[in-house]
Amino acid sequence: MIKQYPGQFVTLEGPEGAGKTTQVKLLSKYLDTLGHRHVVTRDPGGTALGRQIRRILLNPETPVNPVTELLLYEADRAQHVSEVIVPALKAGILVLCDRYTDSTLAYQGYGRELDFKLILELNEIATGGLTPDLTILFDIDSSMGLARLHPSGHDRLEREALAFHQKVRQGYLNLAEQEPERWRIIDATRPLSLVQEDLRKLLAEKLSLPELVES
Ligand code: Z5A
Repeated sequence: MIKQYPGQFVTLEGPEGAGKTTQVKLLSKYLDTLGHRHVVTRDPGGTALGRQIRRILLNPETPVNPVTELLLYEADRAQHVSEVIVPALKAGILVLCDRYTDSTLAYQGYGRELDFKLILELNEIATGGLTPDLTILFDIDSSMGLARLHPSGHDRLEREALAFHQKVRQGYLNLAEQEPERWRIIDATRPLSLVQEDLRKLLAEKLSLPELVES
C-alpha cells in the first residue's frame, strides 16, 4: 500500500442493513469527544452534485440500465474524491467514508455481473488511484440485513431479490480475502455496542490511534 496523503482514509462497506451508517455516527461522536479531527462522508452523495446523482440512482421509479448505473456511481465518485476526500486527506484529516470503490465491485460486479476489468478501470479513473488505508466490512447474512430495513422505504437496490444480495455479500467476502492487509471484517449481527467496540479497536490498531480504546 502506498501512502499518498498525510490524512488517513477509512472506508466502511457491507451489504444492506449491516449498520455502517449507525456505527460511523457513533464513532464520529466519540471522536468529537476526543477532539480528533475527522470528516464523515458517503458514496454516493458526498457532494452537492453527488446528492443529485444519488436521487437518480436510488429512485425505484426511473429505469436505469446497469452500465448507466455504473457510470453514475463513478461520476459521483470522481466529484466526491476531488471535492471532499482528497482535500481533507491533504489537510491531514481522518476521512471516514460510508461505501467507496468496493461497493461498485460488490454490487455492479458480483451483483449485476458487469465486467470486473471495466469496473476496476473506472474506479481508477474516478479516484485517481486513491486506495483506502483501511476498509472495514460489516458482515451480515443478507436475510438478516434486509429484515432490519424499514419495509416501506426500499430503494432501487434494496428491492432486488434475495439472491442478488447474497451475491453481493459473498462478493464482499471474496474481496476481503483477496486483500487481507487492507480489509478487516466485523461480525455485524451482534448488538450495537459490541460492534462499536470492535470498530474502535480496529481503528486504534491499524491506524495507530490508541486513544480510541478506553483504558
Ligand atoms: N451502491 C452501488 O450499487 N454501487 C456503488 O458503487 C455504491 C453504492 C457506492 C446506497 O444506499 C446504495 O447504493 C446501496 C449500495 C449501492 N444499496 N442499496 N440500497 P444508501 O447509501 O442509502 O444506504 P446503504 O449504504 O445501503 O445503507 P444500508 O445498507 O441500508 O444500511 P447501513 O448503513 O449498513 O445500516 P444502518 O442504516 O446503520 O442500519 C440499518 C437499520 O438496522 C437501522 O434501522 C438500524 O437501527 C438497524 N441496526 C443497525 N445496527 C444494528 C445492530 N447491531 N443490531 C440491530 N439493528 C441494527
